[in-house]
Amino acid sequence: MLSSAANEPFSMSAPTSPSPALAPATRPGAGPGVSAVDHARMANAIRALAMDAVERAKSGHPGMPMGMADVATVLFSRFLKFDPSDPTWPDRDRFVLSAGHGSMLLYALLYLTGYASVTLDEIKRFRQLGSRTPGHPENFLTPGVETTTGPLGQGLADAVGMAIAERHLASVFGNLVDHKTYVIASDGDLMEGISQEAIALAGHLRLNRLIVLFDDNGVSIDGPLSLADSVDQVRRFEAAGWNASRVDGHDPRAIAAALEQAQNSDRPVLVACRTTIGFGAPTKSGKASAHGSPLGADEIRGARERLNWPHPPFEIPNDVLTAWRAVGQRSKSVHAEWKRRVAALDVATRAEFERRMRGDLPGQAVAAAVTELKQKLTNAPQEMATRVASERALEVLVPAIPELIGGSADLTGSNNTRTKSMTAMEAGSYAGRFIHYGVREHGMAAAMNGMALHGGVIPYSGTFLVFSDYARPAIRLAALMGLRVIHVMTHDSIGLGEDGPTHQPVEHLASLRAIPNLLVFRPCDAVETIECWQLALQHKDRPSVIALTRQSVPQLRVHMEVDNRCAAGAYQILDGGDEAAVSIFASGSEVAVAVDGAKLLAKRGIVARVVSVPCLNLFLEQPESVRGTVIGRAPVRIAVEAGVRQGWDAIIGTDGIFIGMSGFGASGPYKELYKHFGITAEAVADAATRRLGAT
Ligand SMILES: Cc1ncc(C[n+]2csc(CCOP(=O)(O)OP(=O)(O)O)c2C)c(N)n1
Ligand SMILES: [Mg+2]
Repeated sequence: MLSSAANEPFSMSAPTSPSPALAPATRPGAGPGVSAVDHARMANAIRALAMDAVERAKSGHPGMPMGMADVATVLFSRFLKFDPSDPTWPDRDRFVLSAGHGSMLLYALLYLTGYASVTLDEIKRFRQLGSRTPGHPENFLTPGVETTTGPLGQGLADAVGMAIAERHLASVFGNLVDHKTYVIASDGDLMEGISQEAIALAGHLRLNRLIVLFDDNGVSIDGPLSLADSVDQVRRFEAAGWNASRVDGHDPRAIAAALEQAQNSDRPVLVACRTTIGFGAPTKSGKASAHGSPLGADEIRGARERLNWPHPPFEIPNDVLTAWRAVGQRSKSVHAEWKRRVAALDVATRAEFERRMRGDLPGQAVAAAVTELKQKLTNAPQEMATRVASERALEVLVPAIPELIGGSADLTGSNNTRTKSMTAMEAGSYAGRFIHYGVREHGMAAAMNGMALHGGVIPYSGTFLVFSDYARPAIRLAALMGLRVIHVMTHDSIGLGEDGPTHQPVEHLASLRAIPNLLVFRPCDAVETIECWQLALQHKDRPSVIALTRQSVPQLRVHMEVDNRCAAGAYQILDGGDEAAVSIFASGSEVAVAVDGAKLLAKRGIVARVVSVPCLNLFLEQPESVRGTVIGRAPVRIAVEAGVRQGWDAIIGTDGIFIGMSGFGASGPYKELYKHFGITAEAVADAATRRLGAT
């Protein structure tokens, strides 16, 4: 296996600071059949590609790849389990470049080890429109890239989720899933707050297959790190339950020894690798000036001399390329062995493993569970909070979908995300399907991204809608990456009452709806809640937020309908016939307000219809004809939502009437708050009546 490859004779060395003799004869120990190319030349191939690609693009970040080239060379040539011919091999080690600005490090590695996605031409097109080598790594563009990074800290937190998914799946499928997750993280990654959430969670869950290589170069954009930071990272990680050590990041033997030791760690591992940013650059190495701009022709010439790399730009000598390509073949036999294990499985286990890894739902089981619950609810309609309805939905979905992994950021009882049968995931015991994420919304959302990226699990979470702000950067990346992560966000309006304006979301629905590709669901009753859950699960390539009430709402859907009426995002829930003078659009708890408003209008002789809008995003994606029919032709249009107006004009027009919030909420019993802020059936009826000039 890999660790035995790492035991092979190994003699490498490299100086710790740039000097004219940076290419001592060393050997990568990359396994049989590899020509004896020294470590320094292999690492210098990465450095050269990075500085040349950045120079050609006239933008980019050469410093980090040049600094971490030695570490990456040791990792890829002796430890990482990967097969460039199959970038989605489920049991590959995951390699996360959290410091996404160092993307050329990753692209160089993908090219050198033989991934089809990154050719030399793609490297020459670094940062160009339509290339597979964008400024920061994008997993959905470039096979071999595990996650999209750039916003510092996210990759590290994603990796925690990958390591969680790995351990959980190992508990289900045994040795089919048995890999490590490696991360390269920079000073910036570790300064970001999300890193604290991530490392605390990883330490707590004792994710011992997670190995972080910290690019400890003491430099960030503004200059020396000492300008802004004086944390002892080793002690910080140790305090969070990690094994942590320091190595010279330009000493391949020391790096290999640390990685060797990490292989059998009982805890997650940090290796702080002391490196020189821009290693090899004559005047810019060690300085912030190497971080994020082309080195310039003179500096590059000097670096070529110092690194003893006389080759023209983008030219990798044959022996070096051959050695790197051999590195790409290292795990072939391990991969073949893994395939044999899969082939030897019984048919049902194999089919289940493959289904999960494809991300296909057990379709019939889900449809049956949804239909059965809808039938129950319509047989005996009842008032309940939609968060309670969501728990009812989960009670049938969790058994039907074994890959669902729930959780909450310390609000389990309020979010109703833990069903009776679920056990908690714990350190050393990863079969549990409920994760106590702690008060770590951001870390939770990013870990969920990592779980979804890993595959084989579908994560859902819980927190209050107002705290989506604390998770937003990770939700945005889920939307960009097209990940199926499902955020249950309860306490979705002033309807939460007494906790007051700090806890009452006002702008959150609008601001979440503004994130492209994210689905924001806000069901109005128990039936819509299960339908929204079904949609969130069916949209394989999109994240969802399901916004739910704390307070009880009446059940408005009382007739059994097998079709998912929420699928188009909006539908007529109260018919007004062709003659309706008023169309009232609402979401969530305000649909009942709208229905009551329509009833009041009826008493006044005014015909109104009501449209429930459980997902404005889906509705606005419908073809014009569908939207036109749902919006209808009533002369007066009103929208009711206990949030800000933004977004609703797409339905009601700028001359439509909006009944909702225009500022922050207040602390008090929720029924009083609705009256206080004028979100009532009377307000709806009065506004419509006034507009019709019929007062
Ligand atoms: C959340 C976030 N904030 C700011 C940035 C902009 N940025 C990119 S790299 C960087 C810091 C660079 O320092 P370090 O992480 O140590 O990387 P190095 O220069 O050592 O490669 C910053 C602030 C970012 N990418 N993400
Ligand atoms: Mg740095």
